Amino acid sequence: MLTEAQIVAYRHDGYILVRNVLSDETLAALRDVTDAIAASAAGVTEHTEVLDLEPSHRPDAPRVRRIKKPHRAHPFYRDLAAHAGIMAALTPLIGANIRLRAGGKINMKASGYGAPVEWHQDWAFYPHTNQDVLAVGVLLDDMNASNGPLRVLPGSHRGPIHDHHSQGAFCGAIDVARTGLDVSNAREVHGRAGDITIHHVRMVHGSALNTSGRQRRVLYFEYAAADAWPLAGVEHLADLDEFNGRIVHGKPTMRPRLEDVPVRIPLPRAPFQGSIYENQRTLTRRYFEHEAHDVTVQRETVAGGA
Ligand SMILES: O=C(O)CCC(=O)C(=O)O
Repeated sequence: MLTEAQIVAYRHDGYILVRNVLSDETLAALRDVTDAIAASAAGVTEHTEVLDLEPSHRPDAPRVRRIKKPHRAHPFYRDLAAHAGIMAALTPLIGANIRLRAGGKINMKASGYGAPVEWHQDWAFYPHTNQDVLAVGVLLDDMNASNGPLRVLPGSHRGPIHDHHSQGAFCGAIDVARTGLDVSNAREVHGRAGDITIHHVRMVHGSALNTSGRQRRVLYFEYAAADAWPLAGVEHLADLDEFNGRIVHGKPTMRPRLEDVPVRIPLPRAPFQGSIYENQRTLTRRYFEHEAHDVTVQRETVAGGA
């Protein structure tokens, strides 16, 4: 359960860290499943439905940047998405009826080259009818100043939705220099393996290249209140059973709740699809240092992830 102080901090700052949510056994199982999926990148030549690869990946020297949509990659993650400790933390924040979003990911942030994520707001990728939407980061490793921790701009979830476009299309990143966004007050979120972070869907956040000798894997589950329905086709709703099948707590509803919230539509679609890393390739001025690389091009048809 969250303390009153944590609930107040989430509302005010837009993020919190919750300690020791996973047991040692669950954390060990999470690492085992994740290691096995990452190992499947050996011999792979390009991004797949599950694996997003670092630009420097080679089939004989595999480098996984992200495991995409973990809840579809292995039943362990689908079960973990409904973990009682996570549900207990989310209920005071977005209510008791909770849907897992179709996206989600494990950002692998490998030691030495794990990719940065440019500043962005998840809401720019997936606006909903109301903003009871958030992301939970399950820490597979200790996360501190050295290994590319999540960085957040406290209070930015109460501010504007920033421009995430570049060169006439969505790019899933904020050009800090052009927009004048002040990131000097950004905070690093530090925690231990088994802790979770929770950040509001409008929170500005990002993270740097991991140049340390320690990996920093974070599993992000994205959740919405059941009455927050996705806008602008950011999720395909043709299959209502699948949509409602992602209710992880409480009940679904056919009555979306509409809130007066600022929205920018993530269209035209980013020229590079498949992951936020690909989307952000068309950001003109990058904020974070990136690994030097030859890039590979991937185009996909499914939108709506962050
Ligand atoms: O892993 C991180 O540090 C940031 C992740 C993130 O914001 C994203 O992948 O959308």
